[in-house]
Amino acid sequence: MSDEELDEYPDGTVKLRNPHIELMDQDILYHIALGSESHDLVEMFGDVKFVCMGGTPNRMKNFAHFIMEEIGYKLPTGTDLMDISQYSYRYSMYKVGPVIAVSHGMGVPSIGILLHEMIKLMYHAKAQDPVFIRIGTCGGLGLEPGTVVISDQAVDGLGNYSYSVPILGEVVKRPAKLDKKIVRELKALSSVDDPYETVVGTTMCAEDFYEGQGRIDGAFCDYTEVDKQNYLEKLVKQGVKNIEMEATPFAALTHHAGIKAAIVCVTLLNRLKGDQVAAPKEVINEYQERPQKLVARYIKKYLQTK
Ligand code: R2B
Ligand code: URA
Repeated sequence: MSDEELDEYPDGTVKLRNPHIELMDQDILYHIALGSESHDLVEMFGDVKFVCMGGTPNRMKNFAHFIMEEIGYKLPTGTDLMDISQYSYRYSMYKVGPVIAVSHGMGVPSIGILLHEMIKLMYHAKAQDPVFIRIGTCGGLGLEPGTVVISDQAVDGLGNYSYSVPILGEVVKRPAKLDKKIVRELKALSSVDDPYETVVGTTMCAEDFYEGQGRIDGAFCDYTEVDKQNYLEKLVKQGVKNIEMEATPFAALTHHAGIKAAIVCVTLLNRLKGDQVAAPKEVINEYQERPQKLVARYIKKYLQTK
């Protein structure tokens, strides 16, 4: 079956491209502290429509509270939001009605593990057409710090528009595709009244924060400032608007599972002008709310039309 055919499933539920799972007595989702036998996953997660991921536990907890306000979701009196995955001591996960907010840590392996388990969670839960959205931070290329970037495709550090992972000693490449319709819908929800720009472009996924992103301020650096500028300019010419560390597995693994997905990141700095993230904490905190606001508009619009 081709990847295109897999984009649509008649009943909207997530299908796994792994024949072994159905044959297992139970499936332990180790890193999110859930299991197909220990928990009633259909009851707990069957209503999920949005799986929102971001790097840090704190940001995702804040997002959970924010989205609760935005969609007017009420918790039973006397209760508070709970970190569903707290005993994994790896990721933090919150659920607010049809929205999950889960942290993914930093980098490709960390988000890769979480994606396997969140895709399986949606499968076990029989969730219908869940949309996965990454809400993140990044370095911008020629953009004012605080700009929101909606990714239309993801490229790795070698220029491949795919996620490469060694499997049984061979490199397997999976196309890093994102949903074009959601990109357009998100862009349409940005407002001229927002005191910052929202742009669409290619996102480069690096394997490292320092040398992997052409920084000259890591513990090691064997190239010159000129080499770095030439490299970043080359990326700009290729349409790369921002650099982060999770886009290729996020785009590729969701696409491989037939799940629609989007990435919305805020730029913390303009990499053409420097490497250090030097903005004050309050400024960074306000920047980080920007992708959350856009995604909240998207979720609200979706829920209003249902
Ligand atoms: C953005 O910020 C993190 C590195 O500081 C990384 O997770 C990413 O993609
Ligand atoms: N996250 C990154 O991966 N790179 C940056 O420059 C800023 C945040």
